[in-house]
Amino acid sequence: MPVQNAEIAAMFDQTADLLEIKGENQFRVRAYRRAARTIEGLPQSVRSMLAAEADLSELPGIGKDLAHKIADIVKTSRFELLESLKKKLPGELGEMAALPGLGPKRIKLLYDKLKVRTLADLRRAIETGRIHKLHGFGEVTETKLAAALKKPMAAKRFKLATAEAEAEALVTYLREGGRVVVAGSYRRRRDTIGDLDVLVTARHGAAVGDKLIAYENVAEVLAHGPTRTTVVLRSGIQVDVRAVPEQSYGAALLYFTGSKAHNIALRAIANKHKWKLNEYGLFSGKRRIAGATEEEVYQKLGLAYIPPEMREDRGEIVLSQSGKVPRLVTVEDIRGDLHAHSNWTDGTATIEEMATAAQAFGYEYMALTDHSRRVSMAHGLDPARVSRQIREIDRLNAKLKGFTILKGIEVDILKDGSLDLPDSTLAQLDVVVAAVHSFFDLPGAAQTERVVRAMRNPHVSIIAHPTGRLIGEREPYAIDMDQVTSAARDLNCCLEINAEPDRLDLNDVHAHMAKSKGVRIAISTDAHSVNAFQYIRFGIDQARRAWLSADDVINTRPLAGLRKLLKRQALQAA
Ligand code: DGT
Ligand code: CA
Ligand code: CA
Repeated sequence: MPVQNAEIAAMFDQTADLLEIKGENQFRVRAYRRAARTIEGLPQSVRSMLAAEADLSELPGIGKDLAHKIADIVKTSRFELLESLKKKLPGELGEMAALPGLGPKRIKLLYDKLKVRTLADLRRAIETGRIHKLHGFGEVTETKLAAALKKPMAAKRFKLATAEAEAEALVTYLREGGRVVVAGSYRRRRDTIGDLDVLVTARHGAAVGDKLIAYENVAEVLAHGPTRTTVVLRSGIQVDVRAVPEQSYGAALLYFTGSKAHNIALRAIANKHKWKLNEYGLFSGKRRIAGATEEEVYQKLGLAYIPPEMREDRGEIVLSQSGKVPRLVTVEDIRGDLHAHSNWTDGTATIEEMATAAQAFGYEYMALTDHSRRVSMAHGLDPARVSRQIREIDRLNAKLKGFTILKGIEVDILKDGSLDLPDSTLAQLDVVVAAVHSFFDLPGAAQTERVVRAMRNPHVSIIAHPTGRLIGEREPYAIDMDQVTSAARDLNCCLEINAEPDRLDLNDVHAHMAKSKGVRIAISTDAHSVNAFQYIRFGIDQARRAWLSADDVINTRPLAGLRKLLKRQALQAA
């Protein structure tokens, strides 16, 4: 069976982990991680690109060597290097990487110092109190590990971007001859997805079920009947396909889109009218009074239409009853990206290539925000290089037509909340994005004060990825987002929704908290390559889940309006 992009990305990620455990060159490790991100984000399958004789080595982060390896993987469904690494590194080192607080570096240490190769070894090492004595481990880590080893493995959830790649391929495959919609948390655009709930219209139901089990990516068929088929795809994602009658389609879509809490709230309204609401329709006695469309059901219940992203029973029903559902922000509202990197630091493209790609994406502006010097792994900029970059941007802006590169920086927030570059440098820039890249383990009060202190510097326009989480990899740091959002309001500083599929940070809840306090939001991709601008849609999804409209988002403004909002110093003086 042909291999999927997500599988290739997973192979590369695992290879990076194992190379790191082995203590291999950091560049090689990072090259595999970067390639994994590139492949994960491709709009089409590598397989079809190869079939069309595309040159994979033109993709960001993929050289000739990796292009060959990918072609090999597509041909053989296996990755030679990964297999040999697995053989050389015995035990369950890969599984250990899934535990909280255990990255490749610590796994290598456990392996080198304590000969820990399996989860059982790890358990024994904890029980005999040997872990916390290792350099780089403490009592806290040991306790966390012990707790994680006791917990049964939580059901795996998938990143929205991963689920999207699977869902789009599947829908394209199933679509011939009928309606096919993915409902559930996927349609609500949650940041992670448990399983895919697919609805098709009944006339095609049995045929679609048959077609599904013949799908090349199916690993296992769990159930196959005339109205419902359940399979597990090779990526591990479970898919439920249900066939529903045409006249119930809207009610079924409403029901299977959820959330469950939203459904329960709707049913309570129906009950007040002595009606019944279920996946077949809205009924008065035996008579179906609505059900063909979602709109019809909402209308009968006295509600304005509620977009799927808002259906979480977080107050949207009351809002809809009073006709106050906001017009949510869309990708089309966005006029530019305010967080992007070039090959001056850890991006893969030149400033000009990034600007050209942003313009081709339909944007009017892009803030170039490379790293500052403290982020040395990324060759962060010192004041002298910032000055050179400013001159380069002036040169490019003189050349570009209908597009502006804003001079920016992603300045590192140091441990005490001071910034990695002097005010005299920051003052020369249009956009200062500030972010934490170190000391993720500070206690909550210190971490919160650190970020608030950064916001007190009036040169800072935006705090980037404010909680630092990496979905499925790193928990948010201990930071009090209620305090951070209040400080952002008081200090008139913006917060970012980072649209990078691994981050989605602010998340929906925090972005809503910010909005409700009147804090303005920037939705940015943190692009490290020309292909990454497209990720903006995932940031928009989370913004919509947070009820944001275009007005709440600064990069929906034309350039002049944006410049005003970025000038905090001027605003505060006024
Ligand atoms: P997930 O898959 O964990 O990311 O989340 P969902 O929301 O997709 O949940 P899932 O797949 O268990 O069910 C899909 C939808 O079906 C859910 O959003 C609402 C509906 N649903 C499932 N179970 C119930 C239930 O017991 N009562 C009601 N009212 N609706 C349910
Ligand atoms: Ca689901
Ligand atoms: Ca489901």
